[in-house]
Amino acid sequence: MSEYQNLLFENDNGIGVVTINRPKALNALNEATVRELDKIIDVLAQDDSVKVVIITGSGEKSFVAGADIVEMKDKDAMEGREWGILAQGVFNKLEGLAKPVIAAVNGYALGGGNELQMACDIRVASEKAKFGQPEVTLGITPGFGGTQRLPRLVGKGMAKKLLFTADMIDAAEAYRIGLVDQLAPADQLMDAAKKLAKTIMSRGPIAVKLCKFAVNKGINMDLESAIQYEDEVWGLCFATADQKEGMKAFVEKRKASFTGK
Ligand code: DAK
Repeated sequence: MSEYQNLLFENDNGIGVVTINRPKALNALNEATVRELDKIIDVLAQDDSVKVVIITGSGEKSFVAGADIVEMKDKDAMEGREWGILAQGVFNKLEGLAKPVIAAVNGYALGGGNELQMACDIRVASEKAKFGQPEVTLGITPGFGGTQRLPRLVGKGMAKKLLFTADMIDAAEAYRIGLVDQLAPADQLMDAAKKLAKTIMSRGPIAVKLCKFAVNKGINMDLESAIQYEDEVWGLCFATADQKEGMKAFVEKRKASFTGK
């Protein structure tokens, strides 16, 4: 029996596919699911056989339809705060995972679902996916990073429009405003996400990891400090066998064979 009640996991030749699996509740995130996510992120961090992670939702209708409203509705202030701290910690951990994480958004990405996909590195969405932050319809603010990651992705004005109105947008609009990075027909979503994963896996793994850190850290720094950080990261590459191999392969007009060392 799987050690996870609400997640499915498959390692497809180095691509770790995590599927949120509560289809009856449109994959809404209850506390148990968030705790399982916490656990699997730790496992993925340690598992060298997983090179790239894909997160998706089970079924055709929904990626994640938000936090579980049924479970959340009777929380008091302290319980709500603890729930927020738990989930924020998990989303931050996912964002900081030292491997690329692709969201394959197969349907509704609402509230905590949109916040989950925003905590991933790259977002590939089904043309049938729908996005929104409906929290203000429930009398709450987003609490899993939505008020912070959304403006960083789509700009302040567009973020406020989505947050204040709670309007749902379709995949084409999400792509237009930069909320997702790639679209695919619904039946080709996983193929598209895996193709992207394979391309990333063919590149220098340390360089990819350092790019992730440089973007994530730099975006929250002033430009001068961020460029300085980029210098440090760039210099570090020259301590790796991958840099030697990448440049040697170029000179020898062959494909590089990276070891991640
Ligand atoms: N939670 C629990 N159950 C949900 C759910 C959710 N978020 N979304 C859907 N379901 C359940 C429905 O209750 C229904 O269950 P049954 O009635 O069959 O038992 C089943 O999934 C199918 O849903 P529908 O019958 O509603 O399906 P429709 O096709 O008619 O509609 C829909 C699909 C996605 C438009 C609709 O289900 C919907 O509007 N869902 C709610 C979307 C939503 O408002 N999501 C945002 C949740 S709020 C914080 C903690 C958390 C948060 C913020 C702060 N802190 C502690 C700081 C985050 C909040 C949110 O994410």
